Amino acid sequence: MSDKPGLLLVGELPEWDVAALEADFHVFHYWRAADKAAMLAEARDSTVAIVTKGEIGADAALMDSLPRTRIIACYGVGVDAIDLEAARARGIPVTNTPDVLTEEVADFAILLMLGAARRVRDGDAWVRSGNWAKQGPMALTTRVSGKRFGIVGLGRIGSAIARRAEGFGMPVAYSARARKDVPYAWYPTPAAMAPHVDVLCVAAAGGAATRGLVDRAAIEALAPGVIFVNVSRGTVVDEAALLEALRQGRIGAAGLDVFLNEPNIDPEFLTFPHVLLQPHAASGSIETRKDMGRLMRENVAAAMAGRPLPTRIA
Ligand code: 8YV
Repeated sequence: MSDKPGLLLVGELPEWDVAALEADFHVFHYWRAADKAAMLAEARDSTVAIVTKGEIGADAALMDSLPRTRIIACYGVGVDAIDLEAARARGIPVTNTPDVLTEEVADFAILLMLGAARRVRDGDAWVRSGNWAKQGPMALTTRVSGKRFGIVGLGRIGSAIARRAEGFGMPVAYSARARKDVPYAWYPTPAAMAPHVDVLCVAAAGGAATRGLVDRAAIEALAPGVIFVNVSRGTVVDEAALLEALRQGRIGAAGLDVFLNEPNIDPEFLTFPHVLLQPHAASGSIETRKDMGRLMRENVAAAMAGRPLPTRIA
């Protein structure tokens, strides 16, 4: 048995983070353990840190399995999948990786908007299949520049997306509980904003407070032909209503990075040619993931040294 303290790695991380963690910890690779209960039993007495990911989180049972845990460090900004109440009750601080991924996720939201509107998948397939040479130009697509852009959630990521939309000459509206000091049109709910935008982009943080925020009423109120983008969490959208609108052709195109039940998403999404699908990859550039890993590890190191945690969220 290693004399290093134990660290439970809940989800897979890039090898550079694993190598850095292994320098200081005995890392239990929970995500690849065939017998998870056996691993927790083995890790119980030595483990002082849990490292998890935004989309996986950590529940109360996991915390109870590792009673010496001094930090839950999330590799990701969203901590909606972590039971924060349970962590608080057990005195375990929780950290995340804000800011370092903001611009990356905003870039990706724009990519999804443009890729969906301009049918970039179809264009690529048109070239690869030889249809370009055989049949001539592909079908025409939809303009983005200058159209009305609506953002659900004007936090750090939502604001970065809105700034980019401004660069496309798009008048920006946002839905948020409270009006903010910004030169954008405010709506109190996604449903109120929906009829007034040509692109609706979901960027609100996940969690109980935003579950189903983009509800059936919002989806039914969308302008026909709208471009729908989601880079936040599947839980923020009424997915059944979204699927219905896609099925009925009420949505012009969609760019989706997040879903319910990732990675085993509703297979109906795969049937829509006008939906651009991505595997929860918005923050997934090497540069940003390196920054996220570094910040996650700084939090772990601070917890071990008894220093203030750089980005404590709870
Ligand atoms: C990551 C995320 O994909 O930051 C978040 O909340 O969901 C993403 O940036 C994830 O945490 C890394 O797996």
